[in-house]
Amino acid sequence: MATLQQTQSYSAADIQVLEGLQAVRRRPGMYIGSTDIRGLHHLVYEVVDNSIDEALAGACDRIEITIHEDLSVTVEDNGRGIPVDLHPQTGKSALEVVHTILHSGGKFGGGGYKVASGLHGVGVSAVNALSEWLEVISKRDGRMYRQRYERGKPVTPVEDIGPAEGTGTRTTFKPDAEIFSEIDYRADVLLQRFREMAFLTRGLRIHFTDERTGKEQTFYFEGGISSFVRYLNKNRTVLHEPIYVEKQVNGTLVEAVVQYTTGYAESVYSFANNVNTTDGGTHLTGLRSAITRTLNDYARRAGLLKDSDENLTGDDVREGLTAIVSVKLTDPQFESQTKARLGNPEVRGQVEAVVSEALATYFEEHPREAKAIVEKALTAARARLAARQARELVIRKSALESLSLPGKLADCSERDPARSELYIVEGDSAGGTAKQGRDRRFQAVLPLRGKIINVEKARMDKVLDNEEIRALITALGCGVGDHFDLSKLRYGRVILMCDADVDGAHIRTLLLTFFFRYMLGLVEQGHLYIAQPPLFRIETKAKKHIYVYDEQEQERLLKELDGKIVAVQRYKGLGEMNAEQLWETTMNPETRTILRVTVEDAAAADRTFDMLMGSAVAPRRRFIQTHARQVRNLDI
Ligand code: 0RA
Repeated sequence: MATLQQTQSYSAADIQVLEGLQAVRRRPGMYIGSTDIRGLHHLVYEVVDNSIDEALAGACDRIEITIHEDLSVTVEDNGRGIPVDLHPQTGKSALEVVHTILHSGGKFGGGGYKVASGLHGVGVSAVNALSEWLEVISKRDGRMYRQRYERGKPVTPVEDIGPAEGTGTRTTFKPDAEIFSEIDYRADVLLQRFREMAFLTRGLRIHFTDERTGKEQTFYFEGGISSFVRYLNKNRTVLHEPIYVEKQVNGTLVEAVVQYTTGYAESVYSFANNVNTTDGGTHLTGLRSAITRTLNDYARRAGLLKDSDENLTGDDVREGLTAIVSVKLTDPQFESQTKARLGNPEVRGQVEAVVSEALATYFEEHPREAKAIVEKALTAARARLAARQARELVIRKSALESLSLPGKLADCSERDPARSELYIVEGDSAGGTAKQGRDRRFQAVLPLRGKIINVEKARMDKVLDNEEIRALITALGCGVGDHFDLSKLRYGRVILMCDADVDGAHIRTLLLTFFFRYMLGLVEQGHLYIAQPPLFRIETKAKKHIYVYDEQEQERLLKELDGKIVAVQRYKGLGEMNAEQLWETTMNPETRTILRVTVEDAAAADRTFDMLMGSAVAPRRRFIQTHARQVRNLDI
């Protein structure tokens, strides 16, 4: 067999290489974030991103991802194949260099837009370092080349293993069990991202096979992000067909799509080089100003806004808006702590110009649709004014009410906020148990009746009118909105305790949204928490009771204790525990876990809220259940 590697001797460069990959193995978290399931998924994304880059370069239109039964993963594309020619400085093939030298991937690509420069971008060498083994095959120039590595070290030279049809790259890797706490991919999580990638790369076909379950799925969207918007709106009533534009300006490829629905929710997503910029940035700002400006211009010219009327605000034009902006540029600057915000200043004007022109043209050519959109925004403007008045009234009223505490509050004897806690409990029966179970010296309990979830389709400002929420505002003592004063907060820890079911998750989203919009300071200063009641209780033959807090732990224990178990009880609601059990598992500071809510968590709930209120029942249920699982994984 021919080999491309010229020397087997151990050079200084070799040693440096190994040290680089050793560093990845010593501190994997620094490179892939964590060694739990998220880190594991990160490996898959990293390899897939390289193929996506090939697709963005227009050199590949097919990617196949397979999870094998032995938990290795294969990613195969029909791109140009990774070059195998010798790298002048190291005397090694390019293929080996990208797999063994950190951050070397980008240096060979040359030009093109790169996904990898976004959130991931540690390179396939990091994946290699964290894999028990990795095998890559590159098909180029009619030949097939292969190299194998173990824990990052080459164990074969780059070998020519025979003729090839076509070109492409196939990588198979097995994550190292010495590094990852558990090797258990979640197909639904991976699929979500592959779907997004297929939406964002028009014409790309992504095929996923999970050999553990036999499930297969293909994503291919001829309409690109227009298909994305249709997908987001599939359970909503729309006012018109998606308005789509794609245009290249000074090296930036701008793609945007806008579609209004009859609902209230705003679903706007922004991407830069296929990275979901959850903190927005200049491209999102450009999109928003284009929409606001063009709608106002049109409304004035069509006489729908009178000279004496105020302009429509950004909030008005975003009600019922579903939109996506996706830009591709050679040098994206990602800012903010999470690197999820696009910073390039020139992009704002580029997006604004492209989108404004497309919208203006659409409005001219579709006056009926344009009028429907403007009228929707005008209704939002009127509702906004009415809501503001109603809200101010409620806020003033609750300021007065705060003089007397609500009747259903079981207060604690401690008066120092730094040493006291308020448990907000869903339902009267669980509220009763919590009142019995608590330590009344420092723990107060406020039961909220399940009724508050019946605010479906309501807007958040109606929630302020709700009796239960008013009791909550009064109990906390710190006021809301413009009257918020953290120094008046009566409890240092405010703990939400909801059932581990769909309704519980719903209530939690509503409360988090409420805190996010009206008591942000309380969240920012870390006063808000989520209680973690157990999901199961296992009773063993030895008469031991074990409380289990998540599904994975449950599975592990069932295996470990096989044959020693007498009973397994699943707790669906807090009401199924007696006072003593509730104290021991969920309220006793010595034994409980509580999760501190971050501003990001509350903001995510806020985004979820509109979706929950707006969309049809079936997808809503599914969403809440997925979301409920994620809340368990909140970081403290
Ligand atoms: C370097 C240069 C070229 C392609 C690639 C790397 C490449 C990398 C990966 C990773 C996964 N799939 C890939 N496909 C291609 C360009 C080579 C040329 O110009 O022919």
